[in-house]
Amino acid sequence: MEVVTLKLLVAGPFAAGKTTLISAISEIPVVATEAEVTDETRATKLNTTVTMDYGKLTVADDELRAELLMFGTPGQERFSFMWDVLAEGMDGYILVADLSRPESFEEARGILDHFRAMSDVPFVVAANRSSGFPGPVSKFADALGLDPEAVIVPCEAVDRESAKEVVVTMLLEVLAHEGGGGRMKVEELTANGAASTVTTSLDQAILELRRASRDITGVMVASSDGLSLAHDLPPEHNLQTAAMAATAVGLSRRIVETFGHGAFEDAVVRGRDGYLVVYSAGPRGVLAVLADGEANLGLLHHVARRAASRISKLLV
Ligand SMILES: Nc1nc2c(ncn2[C@@H]2O[C@H](COP(=O)(O)OP(=O)(O)OP(=O)(O)O)[C@@H](O)[C@H]2O)c(=O)[nH]1
Ligand SMILES: [Mg+2]
Repeated sequence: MEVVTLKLLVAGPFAAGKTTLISAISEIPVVATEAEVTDETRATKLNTTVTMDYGKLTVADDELRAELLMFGTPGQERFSFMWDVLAEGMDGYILVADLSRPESFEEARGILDHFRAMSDVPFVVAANRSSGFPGPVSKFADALGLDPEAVIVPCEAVDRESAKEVVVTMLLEVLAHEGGGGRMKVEELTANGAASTVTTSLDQAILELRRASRDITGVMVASSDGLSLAHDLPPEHNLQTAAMAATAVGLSRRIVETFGHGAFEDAVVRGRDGYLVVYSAGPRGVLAVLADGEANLGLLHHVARRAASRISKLLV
């Protein structure tokens, strides 16, 4: 059986139903970053996504098992810098629009134009709340400037089966796309395709890093588009860490660029009882290190940066 892992972006205007769609179908607890709305858009809803949503759905038949990793964007324009961070390496994108709010169509069109200009991967339009829409879908398609061959899937994002139909349609579009069919991420990241050798070397690098500091409680190496490549995390953490680490590095890169702070080095997330520190491992990789709250951060940086440098050479 062929196994593919696909990264799908779920984009669209504020309150279109992106978080709702991912939450309806994810088989893992959704990584949601909802915050209370404090401006006039509060009349529409009380919470909004400020960084990302992340969920996963596996679909399978006799020949293919597809793991669909769904990255949801924040809809509000002030978070638009996150769109490109989350879109890195996407295989396709779903543009969610709410048919019951025609006033959001222009915004939806702008978002669609943004991604069409950025990438030629396939997309599907999820026409949410379609059951309550009075007009023909062609009116909606015109408002979004869609070509006649664009794929529109009427849906109700709150309904699991309906939401699933959207992502399965997206999967079929990706598989039909030239060069589609998904990819084995580790193989794609290695120049010579020697995936098993690279996996062994990544595991070795993780092992050596663990040996170098007793403060380290877990390590993950991910691709910069948020897919796990190797880790020694407990099962309850390995599902979301790659997506969170890649997003943290992507966002941190934006921040250092914005303020002219030079090349990105690391981002330290400290809680009272522990650290998660993310490092860049070259342009294609990310190293995430979990450590005890009492850890010596200077030593941690020293050993982790050495490991990140070694890992970056493996991910050519
Ligand atoms: N009845 C109904 N309500 C829906 C449906 N889809 C979404 N909603 C509601 O519409 C609102 C959409 O909210 P979200 O899913 O948070 O929207 P979002 O696109 O993630 O919004 P931002 O992240 O803030 O940009 C919520 O109040 C949902 O409950 C649907 O199919 N039917
Ligand atoms: Mg949301």
